[in-house]
Amino acid sequence: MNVDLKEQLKQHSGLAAIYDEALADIAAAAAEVELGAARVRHLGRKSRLSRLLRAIPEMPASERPLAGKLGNQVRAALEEELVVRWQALESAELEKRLEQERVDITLPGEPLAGGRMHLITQTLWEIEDIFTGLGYRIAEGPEVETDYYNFTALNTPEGHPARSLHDTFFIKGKEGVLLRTHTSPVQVRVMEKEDPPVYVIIPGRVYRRDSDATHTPMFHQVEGLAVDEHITMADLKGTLESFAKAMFGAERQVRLRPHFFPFTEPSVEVDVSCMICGGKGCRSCKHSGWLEILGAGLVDPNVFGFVNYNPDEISGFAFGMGVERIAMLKHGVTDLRMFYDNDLRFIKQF
Ligand code: 2U9
Repeated sequence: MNVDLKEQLKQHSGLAAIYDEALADIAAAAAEVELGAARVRHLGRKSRLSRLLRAIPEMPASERPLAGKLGNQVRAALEEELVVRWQALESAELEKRLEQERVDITLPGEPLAGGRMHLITQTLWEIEDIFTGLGYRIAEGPEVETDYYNFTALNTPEGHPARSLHDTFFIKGKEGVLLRTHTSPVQVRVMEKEDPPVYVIIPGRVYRRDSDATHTPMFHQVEGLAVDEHITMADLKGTLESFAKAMFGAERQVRLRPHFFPFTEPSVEVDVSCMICGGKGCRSCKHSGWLEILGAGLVDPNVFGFVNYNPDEISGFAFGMGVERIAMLKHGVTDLRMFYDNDLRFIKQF
């Protein structure tokens, strides 16, 4: 409140009343909206003060100077009072909010549910780590393939019995287009583009028309290919032994059994000594002490013919494994379908 003005207003009772009433209203405003209303009431166009100031020209000349001077001083003083009150209300409101919205930073945080990679992804990464550690590069290629890359270039011509071994998903209306049944077409594509030496592994999804306890229509493979001068079965066995030990434990041994694949000659199936009984024989290894983990062989010279590699100058080995099978053996998973049921009780265990 302006004490000087108060003193002067003793000369004008009308303005003194206006000033006192307005001051009381401003002081009583408990929130910014109420203060806004007080402003309209006491300083707005229809307020007593505004009407008084507008009426000055009609006053007797002797009253005009005092009414004009004091009226304007009252207006200025009230404007100032409004600002002061508005600032006080604003800081009070802020104080209140700070008090109400106080955060106790010493409370423990909300725990985040820990996510993880699917066991198949983890296994894929583990296999990739082992082979990149041995100097292999990772290559990838299309899942929708042509007949040529999936079969023909892999020494499996039309009418070859091996074609019926793979129950293939063909793309409707697209002659010779299919979902790849193995990742081998990628090796062919790599060899078409690059000269030896080649050391690659190819991880990826493959598709076969199979569905039961031990087959899903989509599964994952990692295949490998090494082409260089003087590659032999000994290199293949050493490489797979390193892999088996890194994956299943340093005590593991591998053995090769003769087999047939159209794209390798000779071909082998590869067993690892049973990690459950240590090779003594148990239910898991059907009392043989061995578990089959992959297929492999030396690349058939005919396959090199398709990519213009000279089999008199170079040789190579290739192998292929099912990632689901590797994960099942390593983690004791008994039903392949569990990988794709998406039951969190299963998925969360790994
Ligand atoms: C080229 C030449 C040779 C890839 C090979 C296997 C043996 C094999 C199976 C294991 C389980 C498929 O996932 S599975 O069902 N694979 O036994 N794969 S040799 O041989 C190749 C590949 C590419 C150019």
